[in-house]
Amino acid sequence: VKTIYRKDYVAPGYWVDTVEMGFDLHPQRTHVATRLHMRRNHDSAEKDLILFGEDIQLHQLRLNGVDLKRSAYQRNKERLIISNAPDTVVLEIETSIAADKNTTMSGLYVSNGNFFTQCEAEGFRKITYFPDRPDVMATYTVMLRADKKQFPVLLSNGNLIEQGDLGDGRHYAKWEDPFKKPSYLFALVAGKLVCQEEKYRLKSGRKVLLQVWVEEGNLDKTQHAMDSLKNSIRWDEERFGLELDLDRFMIVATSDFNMGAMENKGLNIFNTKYVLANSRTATDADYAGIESVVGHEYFHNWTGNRVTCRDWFQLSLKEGLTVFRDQEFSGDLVGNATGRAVKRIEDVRILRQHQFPEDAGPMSHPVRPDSYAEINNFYTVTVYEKGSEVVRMYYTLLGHEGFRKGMDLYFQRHDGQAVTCDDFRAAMADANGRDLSQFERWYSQAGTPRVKADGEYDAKRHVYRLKLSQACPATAGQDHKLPFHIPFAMGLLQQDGSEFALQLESGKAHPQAPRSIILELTQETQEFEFHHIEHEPTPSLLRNFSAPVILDFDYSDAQLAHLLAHDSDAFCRWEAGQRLAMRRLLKLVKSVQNGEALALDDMFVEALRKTLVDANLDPAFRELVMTLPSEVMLAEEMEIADPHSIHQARRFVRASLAQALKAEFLSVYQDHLTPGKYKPDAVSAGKRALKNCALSYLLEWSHESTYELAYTQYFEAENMTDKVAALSAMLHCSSALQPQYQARRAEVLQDFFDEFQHEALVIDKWFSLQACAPSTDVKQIRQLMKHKAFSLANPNRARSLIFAFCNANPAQFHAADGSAYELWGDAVIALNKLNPQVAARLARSLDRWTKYPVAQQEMMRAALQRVATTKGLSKDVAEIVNKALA
Ligand code: HT7
Ligand code: ZN
Repeated sequence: VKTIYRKDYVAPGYWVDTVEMGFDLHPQRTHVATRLHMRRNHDSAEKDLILFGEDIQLHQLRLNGVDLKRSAYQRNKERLIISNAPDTVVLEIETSIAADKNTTMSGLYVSNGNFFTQCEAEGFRKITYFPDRPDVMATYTVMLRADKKQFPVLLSNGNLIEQGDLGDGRHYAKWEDPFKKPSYLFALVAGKLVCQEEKYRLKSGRKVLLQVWVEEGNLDKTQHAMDSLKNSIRWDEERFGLELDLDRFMIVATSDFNMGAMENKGLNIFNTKYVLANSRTATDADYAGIESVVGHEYFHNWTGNRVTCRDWFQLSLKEGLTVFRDQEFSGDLVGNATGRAVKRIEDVRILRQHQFPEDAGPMSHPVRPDSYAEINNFYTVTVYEKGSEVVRMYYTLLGHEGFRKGMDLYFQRHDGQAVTCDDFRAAMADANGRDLSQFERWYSQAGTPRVKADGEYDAKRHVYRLKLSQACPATAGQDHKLPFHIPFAMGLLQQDGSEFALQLESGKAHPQAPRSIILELTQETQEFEFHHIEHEPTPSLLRNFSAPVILDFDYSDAQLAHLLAHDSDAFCRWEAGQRLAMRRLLKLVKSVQNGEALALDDMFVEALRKTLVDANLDPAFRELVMTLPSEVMLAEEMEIADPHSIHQARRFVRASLAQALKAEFLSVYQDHLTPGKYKPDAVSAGKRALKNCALSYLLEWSHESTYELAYTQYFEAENMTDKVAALSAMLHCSSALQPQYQARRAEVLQDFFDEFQHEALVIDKWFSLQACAPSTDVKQIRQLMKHKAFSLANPNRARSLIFAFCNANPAQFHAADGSAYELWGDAVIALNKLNPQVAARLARSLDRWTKYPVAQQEMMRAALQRVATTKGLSKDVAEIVNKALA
């Protein structure tokens, strides 16, 4: 498989100024006529005119009005090269595509009888020959022609400038996008769709048309997406002074989509999962997901579309920045400090659960990768979530105003351009008169840095000395790392839980000094002295998770309990609880392995009890504290992961807490019922989260009455959040398999299926719940794969069953006989033929295979090798398995 390197970037030999396209849409054979106005780029070392094309039929090629003979150009499976072309070129290309046979969901494809496109990253080349690279920006005019009955709606980017009848049952629509864009932002949609629409008034007074398009029957599920879109428009105006530049903005939902959504200019295409919601079918998490993805795609209009990436190595320029913007958007929408903190903790959890393992595994890569074989494999948690943390560090270092100045300068300098991560960093530095050269290492060095903190209290001098040291483990191709520029937020807690004033210089005491500060760690080791510290403090470190690092500090249990009870920084408060839990869980795993008796100490139970019943704390925050570190996180903490012992240890802690706190859980459950009309806002969702957390604990305490509670909640629930929570508790609790509950379990599962069989997104939940249940083994997964509602070809369905099992049910996935690895291999191989992008995602479930005991490793290696040697392997899957085996 050929590797592409960042260092080999060469500017394109030709620019494209305008693109005119005509589509004759037929599912079996769509005819595409393209006219490109091109001009030589005299600054480029590339002298040829290079076009990319894949899986398309070429019918005609005309250069400046003259048909090009076959000998006038070179063509292989990927490229078409014209040498010695003149400086100014009008190129006319005729191609055709079998969209109905396209199962890859990249390029032009058919879903449920409707046409959709997906052009990021390199899908446009499956539609026509084109210099399909993000630094070639052009304006597009697009004519769509199709059968009027079958495809009554014809959409593309920009503004509708003409439409009409063609006779013989066909009609047309002509669209013009006035903004220059790269080809990956091209889109068309054609089919039987209906929309919710609204005229919306921008701050400037200009009116815009907003539309959410869905299949018929789904108009009762579009309101939240529309509300989220309006909130996004307002937020970007207020927070960043960025206005919607088009007169029309459309969102279209499809149930066949490889990712979450796509930010095509003026015509965002979404996975139905991130559009459709009503209280009957969607959970609080679904509502929150819709808000953040609608926001994310909308924010791309400026960070991604108006200013785009020079090449795909710069992907985090748009993705890291846009994730940061959507995280801030959701945090701001909650509207209070605790709500913001809850959102921050949730985001950090995702980073630790997914990105930290990626950074420690065979796919570890810098936020700005240096090479790739298949760019689709680099839409990763590192590029997105760690990329967002990198942007957040500018925000932390420069402050609210400073960051805004940097953003303003970035748009002032680069509107309409395709640029690099260095350009963004330069804008941040220049707007603030700061030297951010060392900050570049966050883009170029892979791996998760570790920061070791050591504190020493000098009771005589009333000085607290904090020593910070950083180190970053070696990663593929990067043996030695240089120190990072790390913003390190911290505070010092007094015995009564209040905070000391933080004074780094000696001399007179300044009681007005700040209680929370940001230290800048730029060397391998640095020391900081805090003066006028009257007694030994409890350090509150890495507040708000101010940098994507692992913090090592030798906290005592008492210090952690103190932080959990008092820290004003909600992140550190939550973190203290997680550390207490992690410490115990890891010890218990050892006890399970050694066949020792298990026990949980009162101190821990008491610390959690206090949080659980503290009515002054936000319910959403209490739920986060009561949620133990996941099995995946525990595995990452171990030298050799042991999923079965981890599962037992975690189960034991949950059952012990349930036993010790059953009265508290019961009253929390009863106090947080949210009767009345369902509202998805953060406060109501937080109450439901705490209530359902209590319910899940109550079911760990194996007793008829608690099982009954879940059973009743299931049947009485008036919203999907409560229904799914009850079902989940019944399937996932330790008593789930006891014979007396078997019938009820089967009954609710059947009831759920019967009620929602026509709601695809709910049936995805039905598969997922079973896939993640601790009692579901490989055999049952194979059975579920034969279910009439299962289809491997639909990415959402494949994710709901197979991905969920392989990634979120570690104790069963790592069954001792290796049978689940075989299932994984079968599914990757089958998906490879249908949809290489999705296959490659699944292939990553074995990334951490070297972390397991030798016997398991051998079986995983064999499974990886079976896939690696499969005939006709896509470069997507080949890159993943070859890296895993390297
Ligand atoms: N920018 C979008 C990326 C995307 C994508 C990439 C590869 C293959 C299919 C895809 N669908 C969407 C999504 C986003 O980050 O907003
Ligand atoms: Zn994005």
